[in-house]
Amino acid sequence: MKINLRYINCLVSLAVILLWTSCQSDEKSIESEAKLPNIVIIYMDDLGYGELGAYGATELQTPNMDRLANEGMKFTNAYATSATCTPSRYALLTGIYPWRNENAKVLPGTAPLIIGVHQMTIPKMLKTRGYRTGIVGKWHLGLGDGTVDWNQRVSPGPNEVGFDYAYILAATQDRVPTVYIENGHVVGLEADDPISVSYENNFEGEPTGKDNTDMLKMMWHHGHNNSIVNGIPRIGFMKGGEKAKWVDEDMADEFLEKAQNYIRERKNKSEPFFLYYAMQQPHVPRTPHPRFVGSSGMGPRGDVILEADWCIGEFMKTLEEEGLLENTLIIFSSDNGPVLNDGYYDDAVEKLGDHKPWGPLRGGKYSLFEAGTRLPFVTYWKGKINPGVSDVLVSQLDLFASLSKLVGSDEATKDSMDMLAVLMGESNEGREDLILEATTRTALRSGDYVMIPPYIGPAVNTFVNIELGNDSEYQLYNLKEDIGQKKNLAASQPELLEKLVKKFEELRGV
Ligand code: NG6
Ligand code: CA
Repeated sequence: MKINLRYINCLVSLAVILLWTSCQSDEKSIESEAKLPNIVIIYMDDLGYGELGAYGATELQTPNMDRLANEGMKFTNAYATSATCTPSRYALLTGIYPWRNENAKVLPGTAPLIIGVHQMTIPKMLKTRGYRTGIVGKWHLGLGDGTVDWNQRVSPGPNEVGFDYAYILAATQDRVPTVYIENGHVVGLEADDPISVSYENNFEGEPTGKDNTDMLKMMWHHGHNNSIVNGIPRIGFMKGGEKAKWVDEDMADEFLEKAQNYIRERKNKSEPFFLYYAMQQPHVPRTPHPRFVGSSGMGPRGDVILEADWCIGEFMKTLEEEGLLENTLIIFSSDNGPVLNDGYYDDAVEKLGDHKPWGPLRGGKYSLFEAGTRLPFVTYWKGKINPGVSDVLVSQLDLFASLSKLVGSDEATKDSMDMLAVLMGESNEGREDLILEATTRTALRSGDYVMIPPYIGPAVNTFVNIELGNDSEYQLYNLKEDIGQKKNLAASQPELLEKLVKKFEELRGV
């Protein structure tokens, strides 16, 4: 009996000790989870290298973007993977070069999802470490698996590739369907007014921009002459969903509010969050809220940049009010370089004045020259990242591996490189090489040089008035000495050229 009692006593003590240690380790893991920082990616659409005061703009005032750049690390040699949207966004989220996926090109609003539902993504990786994940803004990575019925839940989409919460526009502001989609459901859709969308044929009786210019409040210049929504002619045809259609001028406020709510209304405040705030400015059609009309003196393009800057300021205030600034890493960048006339007459060219959206760089959106892919890129983390400027070569492709490292995940991808120390301003060891892409053509950035292989095609896209980088000869530029790519060194440096061509072919696997 005695022995039994002692034995039971012993067991009880052991259980108490075990319980105590397990509580301790639970507490520890909760504590270390709680220390994981929130992560916000603010991603602009078509914002160029030279648009921010912090990157040399003198004609536009962007105090909130400048604050991020001046109080964080400002990168001067940072790239999107592509000179258009879909491929850059694909690479940003998956850490895979877009030219490995033949579907990663500018998509119509009806295109199927191009990220595999089993593919690893930044939000999926972060979820393995206990993050809540959200996207607010532009998606443009396809929806559904072939045919989409916009009147049912639209899937697969962002929710199926890692986002707990999604409030998106499907493709671009100039493409139908012109509705917001929240977690797969078209917002405000009424059962007796279903939506139909086609990129091939118009719906009977529906006016088009091509034939009804008198109905337009914004005139198309090239393309953009299909269905008319809110007086703006779009790409693609759409019928129905009247109550669900967005008001273009309210879009900035709408996305801002959703982004703010995502942060304010977190149920579990100790859970770290990831927010991909994918803003729509200054992509066409440029539709500033009336508060911003005329604010830049540059017409709608300048006005929407100021509107976006204001949104970022408001968003930062929300982080501050929620006491999150010291525990949130903010990454700011853009998906591709700038364009003035991208298909509408909106005074972007006429009212530009001395502003240089591309800064000192050559080319723009769609271009293999620098302005296509070299973009403003800033990392900001109050109290953790010291203000500074970095000339290190980095790519948005590297966010996957760098964030994986930051949160202690083992996930890695074939193309993404861990640049966490660089992003934190603690290292100058950047990339040696990077493949650049513009509408399926690729080039090699290596060290200070860029090598562009010969491509058949027009030198200039005359619609948008941008030099594309096509030439019948190899091009080789020393970007350190010649940032504007004026002097082709291919003929004078044949050995270097040969070396870079070889490296390019190795990396591209051609
Ligand atoms: C182009 C559109 C352009 C823009 C672009 C996508 C025409 C003539 N031009 O096809 O206006 O929508 O696609 O831009 O239709 S991106 O930033 O999403 O890549
Ligand atoms: Ca874009």
